[in-house]
Amino acid sequence: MTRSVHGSTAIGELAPTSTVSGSLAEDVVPYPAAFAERYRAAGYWTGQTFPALLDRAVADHGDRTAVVGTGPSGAQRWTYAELDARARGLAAGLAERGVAPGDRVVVWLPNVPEYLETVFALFRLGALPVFALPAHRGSEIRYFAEHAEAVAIVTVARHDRFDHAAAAAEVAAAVPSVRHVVVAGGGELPDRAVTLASLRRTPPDVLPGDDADPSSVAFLQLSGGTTGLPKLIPRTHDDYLYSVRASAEICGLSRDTVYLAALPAAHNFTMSSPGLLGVVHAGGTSVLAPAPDADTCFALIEAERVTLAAVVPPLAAAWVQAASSSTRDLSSLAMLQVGGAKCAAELARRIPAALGARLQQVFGMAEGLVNYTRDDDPDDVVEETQGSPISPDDEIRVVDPADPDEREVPRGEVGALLTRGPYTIRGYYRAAEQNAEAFTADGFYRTGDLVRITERGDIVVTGRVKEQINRGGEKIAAEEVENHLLAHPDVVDAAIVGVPDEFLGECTHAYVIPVPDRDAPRPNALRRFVRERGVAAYKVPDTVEVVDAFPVTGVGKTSRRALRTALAARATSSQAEQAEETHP
Ligand code: OOB
Repeated sequence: MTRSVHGSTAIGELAPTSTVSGSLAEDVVPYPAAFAERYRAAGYWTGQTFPALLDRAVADHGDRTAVVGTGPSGAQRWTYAELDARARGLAAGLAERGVAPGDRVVVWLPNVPEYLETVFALFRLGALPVFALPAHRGSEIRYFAEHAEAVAIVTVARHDRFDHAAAAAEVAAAVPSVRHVVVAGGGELPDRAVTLASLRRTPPDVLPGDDADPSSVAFLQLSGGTTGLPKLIPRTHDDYLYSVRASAEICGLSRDTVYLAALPAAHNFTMSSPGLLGVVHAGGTSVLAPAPDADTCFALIEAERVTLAAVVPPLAAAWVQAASSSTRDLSSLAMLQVGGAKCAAELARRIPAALGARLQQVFGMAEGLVNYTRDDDPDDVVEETQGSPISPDDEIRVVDPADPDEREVPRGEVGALLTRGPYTIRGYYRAAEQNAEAFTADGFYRTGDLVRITERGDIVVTGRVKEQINRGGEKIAAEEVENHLLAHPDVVDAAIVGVPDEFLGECTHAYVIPVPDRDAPRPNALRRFVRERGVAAYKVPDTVEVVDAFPVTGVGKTSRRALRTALAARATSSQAEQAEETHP
């Protein structure tokens, strides 16, 4: 792998040949040939590519509305033909700047129509989007750019009171491979940045991505992460588009579907379950919500006659709450998908009456496997389970997490979920060491989730074995946040644990051991310290507690489990005390 040696060079100064090169093949664990053959023979892998997906939508539905949303330049409504023309124009401009097939480009955009334009431009070019979330901040973007050796970052100017363009320019200055910062929208731009509009060129008829190899990697998605830094997930055209088409079918998408993207567009749920790409496959319309709150989304549901929306459980709860006093007409909404974290059965039961929509539970992961409850499932299955896999060839093993040989537990008992199948990766991108832990020798992905399988064959998620906190669908690796706390000069040790939370399901509590004989840092100062290191706000510990020591395990490691148990016991006893106070 050769690295670009050009550091902070101004845009356009570089010859197009200086892009980072290197074969992706050496960074990616391929599907073994026998499996690839099987998935092709079964008709899952059809050889379709992302450019071909859009070609078909343009041919079949060119004049129909593809996307509705509000971007930096105001309200937009593009047909499939218009979306494609924009994507081609941008692809041509990026090519002129030297962005080449195989190059990685960090896409750091909120829910604006330019998101789809950018993603399809990169596909047309054969360049690989690296999907960042709008909530990410400089330290995460820098890591993605470095790890993927990205050549460009595409972002917006200000969003959510944060200057993305300035932060992207800082990353570009620090990461040698990053030669371009492209900003959707205008306003004052940092040095080295150009607007997306200024890049548009008259495209040639054929762009390099148009004959992409369908078995090659199309983009890099982010993992929630369990260790220090999030991992990148390489997904191929073949595997991903299979999951998209099959999801669209399971969810009954058609050209009449109007999908509301309430969660970040770059998240796997919003993108492909069946999400924005499922809508392109079906020729329907995607409505991009600038924010997920009920006011914003209910107004869009009414105005655009939205038929399908996808949310995380805390959002579903907020919508249910808001619906009782809302005057908006939500009658078009036929189905609400809930996923990303466990949906309590209580909430599940309230959704249909409150929103006038059927519920679908979605249990998925960016690494692959996605499960849905089906339209014809009995109510109790939809309310109490997380559904069943997309594919007949999704292999599921539920194993004893304490057994080094990972033997399966009897059907119906709780165990750790392992999976392998036609759209589940065989390894993370450039991560040989982590792959040895996350995958079995025969290629099963260790999801880290604890599940049981019902008699009918549906999956119920009961907990997890991985060191990850699920804060209302947003995933937090304890170790990543601990490392930020450890960077504080007054901190000797830190441990992050998840605490049950009524609204979010779980929130984060940081235990911190201060440097002895110095004034202990104040909890709020530590929270600010983490935020100012440039991490997504959802990773900043919700509460911080300074302690003298941590409980340790038999081998002397910090026992997060003991910390969790202590915290849960305290929460229970304080709830009991509160109950006594209110009902003496
Ligand atoms: C989705 O993807 P990720 O990669 O952000 O997170 C995956 C993890 C799962 O391993 C599981 O721990 C948790 O999120 N999860 C759920 C769940 N859906 C996801 N836990 C309980 N119940 C559910 N319904 O979150 C994702 C990807 C595609 C579609 C939907 C969600």
